[in-house]
Amino acid sequence: MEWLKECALAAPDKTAIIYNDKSITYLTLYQHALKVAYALHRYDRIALMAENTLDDVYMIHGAMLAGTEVVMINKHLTAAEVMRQMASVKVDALFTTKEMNIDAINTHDFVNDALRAHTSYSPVQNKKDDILSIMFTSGTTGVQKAVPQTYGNHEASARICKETLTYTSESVWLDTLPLFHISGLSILLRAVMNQCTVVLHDGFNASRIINDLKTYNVTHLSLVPQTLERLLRHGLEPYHLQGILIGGAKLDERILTQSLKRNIPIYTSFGMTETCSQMITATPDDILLARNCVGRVNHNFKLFDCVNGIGEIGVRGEHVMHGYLYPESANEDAFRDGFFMTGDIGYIQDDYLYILDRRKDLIISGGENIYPSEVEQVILNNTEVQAVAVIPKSDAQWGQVPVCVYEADEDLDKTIINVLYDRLAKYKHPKQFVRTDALIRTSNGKVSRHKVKEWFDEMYR
Ligand code: S0N
Ligand code: MG
Ligand code: MG
Ligand code: MG
Repeated sequence: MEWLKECALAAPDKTAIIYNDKSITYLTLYQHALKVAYALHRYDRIALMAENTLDDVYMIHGAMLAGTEVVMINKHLTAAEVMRQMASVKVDALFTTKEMNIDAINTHDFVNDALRAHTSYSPVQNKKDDILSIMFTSGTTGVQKAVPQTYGNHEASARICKETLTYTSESVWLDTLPLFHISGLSILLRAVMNQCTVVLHDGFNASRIINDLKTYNVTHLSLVPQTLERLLRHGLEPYHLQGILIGGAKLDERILTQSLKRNIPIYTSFGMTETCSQMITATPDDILLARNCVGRVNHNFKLFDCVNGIGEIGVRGEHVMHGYLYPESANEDAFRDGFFMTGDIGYIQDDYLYILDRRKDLIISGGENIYPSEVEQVILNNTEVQAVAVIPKSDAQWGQVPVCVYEADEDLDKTIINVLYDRLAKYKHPKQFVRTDALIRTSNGKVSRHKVKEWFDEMYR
């Protein structure tokens, strides 16, 4: 697995990355990454809080050449959350440019020093089962789970993507999604496996994206539904686009219709961190025949515990992670008969897969996943709140936002906000608080989020 070296040998003058209108060839990228690899090679595993800069690209490629595993850290997390993640997978060092109350190395300074040094380095040969990246996903229990993504996983994922999106070495991908999510990182990796060009953006800026789609003849783009909607509002047209890969959450019928009217080549998909990005993708032709599907299934998909044809989606294949690194216990229910259990509910009709329900109680805000239990536990452990339910509410800007309904003797809105401030990333903070004297419970006395949501929707519609 010497993707970058092969690019540097086969296509040295080909543009690998365009960042802030600066073009880097594959040869230059390889030379720079080798220097960073030399600086990194004493680390087995690092954490990188990526902000989608060129430095981050050098760090990721450098780490691959050095055989250093990279734990990708969400830039929105608080210091407390970052420390917890780092402790759970034991990293040797944290790299970031953000001012945080944690011992860390400044990514920019580190890369600059590495590039100035006169060094030569022979890259390691990574094998299929070596870990390239580690990403965290939250789960129903509220504990962050560490997902190892191997070289083999990433390679299989890129292959699956190529079966439907049909990109070539002439393709140009615009990467505006965070590199700390598989949605963003997978673009960088697909590109180096196929000698494509990546236009990298450090953050989402609709007019800049539309400008660059035209300037750089961009052929491929990945988006979450909310960012597609923002681009449509900014007058998005097909330009040179051959495919826009949509994932992270269900694409609203309204946005899909708008896109189709403008002849925008939409590919809807279903993917997870555990499957190293999309595991199934619907082409525009599929969407025409089977609206709202996420693609055609093959023998790697199976529905479990079906009632009337509806069941939990299981998936297997070389793109699927081998098992969570942390916590061990998460692996107990993760696999069945060799299939990874996605937790999502769906059905298959004429070989097309449809998603009905996302993982239990999952809230998706602008493509960021929020599990109610994580937020609820912080509130219960740190305030006088007697019972709490965090539930989703539709939101024009983010798709969904969390709402906090709590049981307490007095108004604790401000207390809760204060408690969340340095404990949880801001996107996880409820955007609305409702106090009640008695939270709805099930017959066995447990708070029922489902019932609370029904009550909330009735009261606050
Ligand atoms: C939606 C985005 C672009 C919003 O970011 P923006 O507007 O740049 O905000 P910031 O400047 O960063 O912050 C401004 C304020 O907004 C808050 N905030 C930021 N993001 C959110 C959010 N999502 N929800 C709620 N609040 C948010 C900040 O806290 C800040 O607040 P203040 O100013 O008050 O401090 C950005 O969130 C974004 O990029 N989202 C997408 C994330 C993503 O990629 N998700 C997908 C994850 N899933 C996967 O990776 C698996 C599926 C998959 O692989 C895939 C998914 C999509 C496409 C393709 C694939 C694939 O298969 O390849
Ligand atoms: Mg190693
Ligand atoms: Mg921004
Ligand atoms: Mg209130």
